[in-house]
Amino acid sequence: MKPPAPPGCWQPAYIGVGSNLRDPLQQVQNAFESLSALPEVRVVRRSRLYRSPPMGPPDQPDYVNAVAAVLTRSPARMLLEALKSIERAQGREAEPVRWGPRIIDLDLLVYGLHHVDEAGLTVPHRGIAERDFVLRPLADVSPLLEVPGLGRVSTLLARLPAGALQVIDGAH
Ligand code: A4P
Ligand code: MG
Repeated sequence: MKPPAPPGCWQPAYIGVGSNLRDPLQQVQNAFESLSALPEVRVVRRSRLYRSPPMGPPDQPDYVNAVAAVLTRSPARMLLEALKSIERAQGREAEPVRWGPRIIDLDLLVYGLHHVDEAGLTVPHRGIAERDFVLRPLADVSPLLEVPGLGRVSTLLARLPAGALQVIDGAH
């Protein structure tokens, strides 16, 4: 594991955004706005927005998924806490079932070159390599990104079978 970045050092990071309740498109856009308002975060790029069939229990609505590329000078743990407070502000409550429907989910996908494996924080986020709803938007913002320990985003994406993702809005 790499030592934590020195305080105040700007790191590139990638944040996965997902929603399938209460106007998911709007929820994702609200989350992007809230990320932009964080003092220790600069949003550099937003992916296109995608509609994706649920991973997990099938009796739930399709998701809207996207990724934000940011620069941040928050340590990873503090960034995670900021993501959770955005989730709470948008009304997210604990889901009764694993991978059940949610108003908003913000995942810290990648934080610089760091590997973190602590209670409550794993970076890179688990499952990146198997999820088209993560890799496709990640490829919009940074196709050449090397996900620590996993490889290049474009290579990981090329390994996945064609899925049912649909683009619903352009990148910014
Ligand atoms: N946690 C650990 N590492 C991280 C990290 N890097 N980023 C901990 C964010 N959280 C991290 O997360 C559960 C715990 O993971 C937290 O306490 C946090 O400290 P959560 O957001 O409360 O719950 P979750 O999202 O349901 O957990 P889980 O199992 O991580 O689910 P995923 O992997 O986020 O998947 N289908 C589609 N199509 N699109 C989706 O976006 N998302 C999920 C949830 C299921 N099906 C989906 C989608
Ligand atoms: Mg999550």
